[in-house]
Amino acid sequence: MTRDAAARAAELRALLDHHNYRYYVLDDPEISDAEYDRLFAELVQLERERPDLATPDSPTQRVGARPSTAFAPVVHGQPMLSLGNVFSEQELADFDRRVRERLGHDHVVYVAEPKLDGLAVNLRYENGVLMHAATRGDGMTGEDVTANVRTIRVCPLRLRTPTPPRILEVRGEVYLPRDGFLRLNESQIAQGAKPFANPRNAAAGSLRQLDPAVSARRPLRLFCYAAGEWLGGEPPPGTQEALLTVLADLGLPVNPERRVVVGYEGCLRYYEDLGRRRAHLAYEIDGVVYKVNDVREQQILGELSRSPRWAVAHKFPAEEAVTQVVRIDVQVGRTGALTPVAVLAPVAVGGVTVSHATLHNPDELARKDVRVGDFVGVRRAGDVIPEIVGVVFDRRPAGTVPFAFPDHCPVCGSPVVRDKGVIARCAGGLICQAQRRQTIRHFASRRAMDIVGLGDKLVEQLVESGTVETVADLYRLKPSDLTRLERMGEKSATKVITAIAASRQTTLPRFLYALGIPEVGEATALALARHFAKLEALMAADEEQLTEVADVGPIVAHAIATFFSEPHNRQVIAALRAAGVQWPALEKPAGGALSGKTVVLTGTLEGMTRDEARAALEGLGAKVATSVSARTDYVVAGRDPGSKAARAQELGVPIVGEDELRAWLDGRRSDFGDR
Ligand code: 5U1
Repeated sequence: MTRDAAARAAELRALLDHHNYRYYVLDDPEISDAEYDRLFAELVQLERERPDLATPDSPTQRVGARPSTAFAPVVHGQPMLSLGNVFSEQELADFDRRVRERLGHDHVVYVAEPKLDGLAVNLRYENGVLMHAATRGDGMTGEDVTANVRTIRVCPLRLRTPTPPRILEVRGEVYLPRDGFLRLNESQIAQGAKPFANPRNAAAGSLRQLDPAVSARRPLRLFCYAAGEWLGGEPPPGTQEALLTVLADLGLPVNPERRVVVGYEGCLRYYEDLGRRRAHLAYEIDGVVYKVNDVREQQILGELSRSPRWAVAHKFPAEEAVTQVVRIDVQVGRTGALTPVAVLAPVAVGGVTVSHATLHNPDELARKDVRVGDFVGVRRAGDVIPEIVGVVFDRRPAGTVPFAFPDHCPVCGSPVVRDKGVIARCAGGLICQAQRRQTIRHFASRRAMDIVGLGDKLVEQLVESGTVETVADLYRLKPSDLTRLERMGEKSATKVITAIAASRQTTLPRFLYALGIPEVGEATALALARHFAKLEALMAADEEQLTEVADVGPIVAHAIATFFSEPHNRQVIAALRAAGVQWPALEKPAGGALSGKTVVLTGTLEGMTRDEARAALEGLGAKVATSVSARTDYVVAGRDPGSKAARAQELGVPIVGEDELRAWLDGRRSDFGDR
């Protein structure tokens, strides 16, 4: 049980980190908000029961995700907090009870407001003039979106007062009203562009346009709900209610639905009333926010690391409907992942017609036992892809049969393998049409064959025009094959061909990584190369022999063996070698190159996770420690390295970057001389 809880906590942290990144940094979520909230709540609960499991880097301990680097970073004057959630009357009652207990009285006044599903921003006014606008980012540092926020008509560029504070930070939510979202998606479709999945994504995408002229054409709106740094001018008001009035008086848009309510009962009445009117609002909301009105009481209540104790979001339940499954399709994604998708009799859910719902993966499909002909509950939580909640078993028609998940890829016929998680993947990576673009992009990427100039657009054109079918075809390209394509001059074409030619000379770990074998990242590629030394030996290894490699378990071994047993993959590998792709012979290492050395990892590595880096270093014989001391031989510092790098500097411990780490792992550098 103890180990199970620890393993589950680690799994939840990794999952939440991943989905946080998809949601906040890429604006491209893979799961619904409701699903995310469930995972988050599970981790909070686990850490509450077992405080020893809470690590400093747990997603529960921080304010948000890392900002993307596409826009300049801006440090907020005061951190931007996020809100904790409650999902039931009981949880709301518990929140209110905690507030009353901490304040020592029972007459708590709250301000209630709709919770918009948009993008939080910080507006910085200096002497009344809008100087900076930034996204929330990780709560401390966001991205500069000033130029784009300036295009939002409702956002005042100057505050309406002759005596503004010297500095005033205003927090609010940028959103797209429903009608604006529909118009935007119509125009996306008309232009052949992908429609946005939901208003939140559309707002985020619009705000993060590099060209503000594009943002300006998007009907973005804003509601303000809080202040951050406040210096000079009139002192900040003593209540949330008065603050919102002051913000409105300054010309900032404030939600007219805000109300002062008393106690738990007042909150609940507001929640129920707004829930009834929700569909008629001009914008999508996913809940209600309550804030303790009195600012002094807010100060008494204080904050947890992630969110204030004086405010909470009360989420609406996800919207659901019942419909019938017409068919179950299995789609093959760009990474070869097979996703079962239920094709449904169209049904209106939360104001949108739904005709497809994801079943995520074969396990989920089997667990829910969804069959063609079944009546199913479908949920749209104001979010991405609708999902099937479950089968209405008492309406199951006679004669239905369990869905048989294909064991061969519906696109290329290659075998399907299961990865370490729950994903089913096509093993025909080098030939499957569904994966072609992704496979070639991966093959050419910097950490793989490093073919400079072979970017997305070019790969797309090469694949669409049928010029390149497999990665081996790259080595047959002539400049004239490229100059035929759009926006390809003679000079660029020659550059790309030269880069392709240069990539023939590579290393075995890079080559293995470049093949895109399911489950084989850089660290595993390195371990395989070191263990087998020769490609032929690796290709001939059975699953048992593969599991002898450090960090290769049965699932990874199965994925590797299946990949190499696919005749098509072997043909492409043979064609690559015939085209002259080669690498220096590797000696089978007796001991590791870092034998007896102690290495500490710090900061964020771009190309591999901490665990992968640790496994790879251990594969080289190193001991990976967590803190820096005089006995540390090297500190490997990624992005934002923090105090460990500073400590290393103090102690004179050599600090190496990710490129050097990679060179060690590749075997390109062995000058890990003694300190
Ligand atoms: N309406 C509203 N949305 N919202 C979001 N109020 C509100 N307050 C928030 C957030 C993140 O944070 C407070 C802690 C200022």
